[in-house]
Amino acid sequence: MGLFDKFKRGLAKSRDAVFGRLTGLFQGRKLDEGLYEELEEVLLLADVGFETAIWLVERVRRLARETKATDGAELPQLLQRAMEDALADNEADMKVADSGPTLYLIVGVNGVGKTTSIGKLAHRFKNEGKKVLLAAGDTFRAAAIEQLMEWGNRSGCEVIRHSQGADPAAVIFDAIAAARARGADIILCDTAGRLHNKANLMAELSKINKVVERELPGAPHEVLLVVDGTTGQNALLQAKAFLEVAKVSGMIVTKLDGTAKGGVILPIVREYHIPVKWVGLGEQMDDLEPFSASAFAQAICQPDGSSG
Ligand SMILES: Nc1nc2c(ncn2[C@@H]2O[C@H](COP(=O)(O)OP(=O)(O)OP(=O)(O)O)[C@@H](O)[C@H]2O)c(=O)[nH]1
Ligand SMILES: [Mg+2]
Repeated sequence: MGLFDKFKRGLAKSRDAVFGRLTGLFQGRKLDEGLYEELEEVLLLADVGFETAIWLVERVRRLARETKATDGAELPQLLQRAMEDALADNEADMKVADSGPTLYLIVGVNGVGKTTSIGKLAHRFKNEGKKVLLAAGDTFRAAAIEQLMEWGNRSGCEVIRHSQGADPAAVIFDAIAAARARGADIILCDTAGRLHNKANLMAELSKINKVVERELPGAPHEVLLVVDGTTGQNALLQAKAFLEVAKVSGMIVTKLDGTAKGGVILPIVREYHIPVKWVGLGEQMDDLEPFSASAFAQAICQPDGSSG
């Protein structure tokens, strides 16, 4: 299945929330103020957020003027272009080390899909021919280590682990040494989501960072914040808390297959200026895709089976 088809399938519920509601609106109508007002409401219901909804409607207005569009039937196409414009600056590429192993740190509150996303990334990088090591940095609960080991088995990647309660920074220290010894290309570090409060989180992340920066200059190459797409606008609140304590370089938005709130990606990128690097579109190993603005906009704004 190609990227566009995967986005279409994974974003079906979000498409219903935007395109599905739009179809009833624009049939047989002119592009006028009334229609633009209704478009704004549709966007607000799709978790696009107030500021971005206004921005998109303004963009659609301008595009309509520029293309001299007057027919309501052109609305989906115009909205698709406006969404692509909103996401134009998103940088989905992942930073890679100039030499030696590349280290990615995965952070986020509990249950958002950190460990699953690591498993999916491991599978993808392995398929690209890279040697991948997983670091079991969530030492908070024993099940977390076992869960990561299961993903290690499935993807065929070695897991560096200590026992429950161990120091996560020590696990990552060992993972860096192992990566050097084995000539690994990528280290994916899992972290605990249950650190209760900001002070604990800050303490743990700064300890990890200290070790990582000392042992592997230039690392972490990415700090990826995982957020649960089904929480819609709340994902923004989560992001805000983490942005205050971690040097977040990009985001993984998970569980988009299970929600109509995929529109939340727009304010994440446009208002918060955090690049969305990956999206989780299902529970299977190959259901994580690099974020594509054009595939996203098309999946949200075009009917099923249409290739745009
Ligand atoms: N449908 C769907 N489910 C997902 C996706 N990503 C993760 N999940 C599910 O979300 C649940 C939690 O995922 P985990 O990877 O354990 O989350 P975590 O952030 O590591 O959780 P903690 O270790 O408890 O902090 C699991 O049941 C996953 O299968 C996705 O893209 N789509
Ligand atoms: Mg986990």
